[in-house]
Amino acid sequence: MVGCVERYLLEKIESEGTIHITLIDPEKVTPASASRIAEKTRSSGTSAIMVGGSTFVSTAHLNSVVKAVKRTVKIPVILFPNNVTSISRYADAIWFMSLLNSADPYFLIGAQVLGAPLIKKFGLEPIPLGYIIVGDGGTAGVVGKAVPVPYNKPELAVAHALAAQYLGMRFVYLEGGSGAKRPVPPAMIRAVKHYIDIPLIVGGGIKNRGQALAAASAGASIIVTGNIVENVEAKRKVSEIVKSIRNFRT
Ligand code: 1GP
Repeated sequence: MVGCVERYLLEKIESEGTIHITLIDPEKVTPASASRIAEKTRSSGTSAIMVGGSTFVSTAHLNSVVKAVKRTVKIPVILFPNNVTSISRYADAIWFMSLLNSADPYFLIGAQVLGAPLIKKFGLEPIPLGYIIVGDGGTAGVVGKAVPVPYNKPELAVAHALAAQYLGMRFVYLEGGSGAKRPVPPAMIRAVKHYIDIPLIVGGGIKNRGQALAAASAGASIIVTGNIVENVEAKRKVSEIVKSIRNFRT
């Protein structure tokens, strides 16, 4: 069943073209700095706030960060979990994600089984997502025991993305790794987009409007940026990205 956050994202993509989502890593912020990031990026036109990172954070701190963001902005807050400790009752929704190229069943279905009852209990909206780590994989690749898809093997990314769609997942995320030196190549995005019918999310290493524009024109429906929103120039950078990707129909 499609919930209200998912419907909001789909309608935004339909009406505005490619959209931007801000990623806040709870490990790198205080509740106060998370609020500032959320406010700045919201006023620059970001469509939602994702909260999550690849490493260790206490659920208590995560709750404080999510609550602070919720108090500050009205746009949806979507959890981006790396484990069951990343589930906060104060968010609106959660990417219910499976790391499709993990070699460890825990990241394919184990954590999801442990987390599902909590999601139900907290009334969070789960949004099914196939998560694929590409390129050098970064910290997410190490933590998730991924076998990353090399950038020069777009056909393997296509195969993973199609499998996600055929399993009933409603979004696919090509993850280049936070802080990646090179973002996901447009050729890989284009190849995946050509074969799938569900929205494609791209993130990892996108630092400027040129890179965001390249991803949007190759077929990304959602661009996620994390590192640049921690920067003092976040407001300007996100605003430039939002303006440049708007109106790309994917
Ligand atoms: C990481 O794709 C996201 O999960 C965002 O990456 O921090 O490099 O923007 P950056």
